[in-house]
Amino acid sequence: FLPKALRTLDYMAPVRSCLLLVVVSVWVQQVDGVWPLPQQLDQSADRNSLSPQRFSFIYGRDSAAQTGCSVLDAAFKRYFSIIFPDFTKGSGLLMSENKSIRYTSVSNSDESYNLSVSEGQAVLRSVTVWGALRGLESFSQLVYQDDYGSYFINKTEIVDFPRFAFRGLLLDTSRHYLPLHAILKTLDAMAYSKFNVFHWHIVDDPSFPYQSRTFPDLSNKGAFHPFTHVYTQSDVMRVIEHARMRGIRVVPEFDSPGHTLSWGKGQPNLLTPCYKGDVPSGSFGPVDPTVDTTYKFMESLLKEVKFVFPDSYVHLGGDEVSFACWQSNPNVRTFMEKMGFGKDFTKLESFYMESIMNMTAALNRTSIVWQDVFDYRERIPQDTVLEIWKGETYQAELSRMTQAGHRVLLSAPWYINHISYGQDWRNSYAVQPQNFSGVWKQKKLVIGGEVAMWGEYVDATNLNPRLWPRACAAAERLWSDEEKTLDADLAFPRLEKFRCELLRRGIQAEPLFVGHCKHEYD
Ligand code: CP6
Repeated sequence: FLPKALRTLDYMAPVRSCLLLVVVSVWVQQVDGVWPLPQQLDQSADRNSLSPQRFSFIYGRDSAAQTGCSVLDAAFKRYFSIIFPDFTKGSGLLMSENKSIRYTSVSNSDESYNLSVSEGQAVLRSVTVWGALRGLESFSQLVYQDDYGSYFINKTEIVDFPRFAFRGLLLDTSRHYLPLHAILKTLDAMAYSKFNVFHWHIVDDPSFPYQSRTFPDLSNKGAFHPFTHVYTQSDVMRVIEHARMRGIRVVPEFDSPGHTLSWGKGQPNLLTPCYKGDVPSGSFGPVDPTVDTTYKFMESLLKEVKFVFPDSYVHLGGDEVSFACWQSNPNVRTFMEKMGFGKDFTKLESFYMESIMNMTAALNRTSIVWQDVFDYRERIPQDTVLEIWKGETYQAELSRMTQAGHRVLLSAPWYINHISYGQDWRNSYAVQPQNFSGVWKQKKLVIGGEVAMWGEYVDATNLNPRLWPRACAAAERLWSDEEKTLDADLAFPRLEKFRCELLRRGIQAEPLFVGHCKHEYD
């Protein structure tokens, strides 16, 4: 880390090199940091050297978690090779008391942790294994190397917990198929930024890559290719397990009644036939909400989803339903009359969504739906989580939804599939999710947010550079204290350092601006 100008003075008088050391340590101090910023971070200039040969992670004697805890055993291995990429664990030196990080866990579902790094050892305390994972990540970001390759960590005290419980990232695997390795790598990078939800927008109009056990024709006929462009049951299990090991939950989205064109290929009579005058035009619209078979199908599909995806949330979509096809279809019009909906097709969509939200509740799962569902009907099951995606009006929407007592997720300001020239991460960073008119009780209903990577123009070739480090801005907004992270200029050098760290870990994160990293991507 020696700046070039200082390095050329190195051979000069001893007095001056002493002075240099001070300057250098201050300089190192400045660029040091953790992303996202911990709630409390006290670092001293005292540095301890770390020897890879003598370093080990061990469970504290009084820790509830001990060897055999699969999540932490695996995390210890991962973080050892992240911190010391040039070393594999020496077998004979496993339990040296010195230079070790000890982990103590008490008991179940928060992500807080305390980390105390002192001479010879660091102690990590958390209530859950998930908190321990967050603490290990912070610990790994504190370690640095000097120009000779020696490892150091400064004396540090961290008290940390997330500002929001739900910190998600959406990947869209329907517009383009993302190979399994691309999803797994994204999960790795998510954990580096302390994201904790993978929102898998797995199917949509263009393709149905989810290989269903109950309805194999959905992917046989609706995927881009029935064998190469599908997620098998074992692929899905690998994603869920990879995520779990990193403290990330997987929330699947089966978006309906709109965005379902690909479903129609393998499930006849599911979609509404559109009409031209008195005859079917041959094209199809949203799911047909007027027939029993639709609800039987959705119930079977949701039962399977419950079986395959263990998370308590299921995303049901409900966005962007085009009413033109429904309107063209005489059966739908008759149904509207019979139900007393008049000409108001939002009532028809609400009728459909209400029915599948009730199915979901009966399966003991909590629904998440896009904001459209609320916009059409304000009375929906109280525990339904609403997700805001429309850009212009999100503050007013936050007010209304929380006024109605709903928990809310914010995605509107974080569409990172949209790109522009320059440092657009600053816009993501400036978002204030609780800055809307409402009382404290309403503000607390904002449970978090999601970065969305819609896939029209994204596949495995450009996913990583488009995601990273731009998603990191939202990650910090969702984790860290707002007051301590108001200034993007202050965050910039820390984000640059973190971006270099992502490169070192093999993530193709794009540059933020002019500059270089010690370890460039190769
Ligand atoms: N696909 C689906 C999309 C979008 C939505 N749903 C979308 C549309 C416009 C914008 C962002 C996202 N591509 N299924 C809306 C949630 Cl700006």
